[in-house]
Amino acid sequence: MNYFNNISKVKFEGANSTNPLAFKYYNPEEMINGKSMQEFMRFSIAYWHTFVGDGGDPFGQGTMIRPWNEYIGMDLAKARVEAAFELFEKLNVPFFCFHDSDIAPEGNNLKETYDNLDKIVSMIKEYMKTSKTKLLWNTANMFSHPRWLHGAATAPNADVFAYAAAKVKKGLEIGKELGSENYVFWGGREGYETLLNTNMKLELDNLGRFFHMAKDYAKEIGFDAQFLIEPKPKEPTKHQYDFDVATGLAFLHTYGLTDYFKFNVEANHATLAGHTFEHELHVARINGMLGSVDANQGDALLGWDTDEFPTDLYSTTLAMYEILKNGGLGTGGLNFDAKARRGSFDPEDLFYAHIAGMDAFAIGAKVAQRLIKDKVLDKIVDERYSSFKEGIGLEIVEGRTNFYKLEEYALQLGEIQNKSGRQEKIKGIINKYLLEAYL
Ligand code: XUL
Ligand code: CO
Repeated sequence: MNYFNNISKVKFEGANSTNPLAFKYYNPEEMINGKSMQEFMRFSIAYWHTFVGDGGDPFGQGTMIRPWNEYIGMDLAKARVEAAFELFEKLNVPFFCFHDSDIAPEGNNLKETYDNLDKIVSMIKEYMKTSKTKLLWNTANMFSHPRWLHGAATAPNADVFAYAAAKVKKGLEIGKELGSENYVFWGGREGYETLLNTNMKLELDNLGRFFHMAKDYAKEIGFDAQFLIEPKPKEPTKHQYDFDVATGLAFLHTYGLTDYFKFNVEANHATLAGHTFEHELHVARINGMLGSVDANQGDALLGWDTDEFPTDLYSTTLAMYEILKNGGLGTGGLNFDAKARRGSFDPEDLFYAHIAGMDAFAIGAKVAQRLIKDKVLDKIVDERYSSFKEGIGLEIVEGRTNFYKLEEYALQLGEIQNKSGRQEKIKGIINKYLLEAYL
């Protein structure tokens, strides 16, 4: 069954094309950093927003026209698989991601849920035999059902912890079965609402125990996917434990887990944490922990996770700068954890949205690549820190000094000469690169 009959395969037509259903900048074959753009960008489609999300919000019901919604239950789950692989093919996207609950409905008990999952997983596996689209990551939804109301691995109830373990165990088996390259842990309700009833130490220790059991089980079954933590500071809980990359990193260090995890950095989660997208990518990168990206954008006027398709070229450029400096994303990718707006309800809006996002990141990649090739920021940063390359600066960096020697040095200094940081000049240069990229 086909669901997007009026749309044919989206092709690259170049910047002068006026065809709204063509890529203008994302050319899968063009080379970026020694790889084809298709291989380098590793775009991915999020099953939950694209095939499940209905556009409902706290003030109104769903608005999305989705032809597969004429089915219910397992038939709906099967129809979604058909629609998904048609969309993957037509958008020529190499990866997809899902939560267990996106692909199959929960049954009346865990065993029934497993059975539903098994049926859909074998259907997906069948489609994957002929499709070029692979699984970037899967994950467990441990936040929607009421049983998770106090959290999952950080719940105050051991039965909930056990149920969460069973879900993740199954998720790891599914990941192995479908050849997933990563496995994601987003702490859906792993956080707290009030300290008045919370044993934070026990909750965090339990989360550490949970992750150890997960990595042990993955090893045991030979599932060698990269584990990823996806930080988010708030929403749904008031305070989420994986607040941002730095907090997540401290957690991994505390519980001896740094060798087994990297981070899945999401743009809108970064901005909710009061950081820029590039800040979170940078913190992950300089610590060797940048694993994958949930590509979207928030709205500066709103304080929640709006999951918009990324179209801000300044942000995609600075994000791609970090990704290029990281040498790419390894087994990770750029997953569109993004939804078309409630008012963009036609099936074809799914195409416009993904095309806009892929083009925005392609522009970002091309501009960032030029900034790196011309060493624009490298030269500025090198020069700014040049005092650490010789004399007292070199002694500091090489650990050859101490407070006595530094005091002696400081006492003979006259007025210190600082240099301008020139950030306005730098932003002007970046704008020039952005504009020149397509002239
Ligand atoms: C929620 C979010 C999730 C994760 C996967 O804000 O980003 O969809 O990406 O659980
Ligand atoms: Co996400």
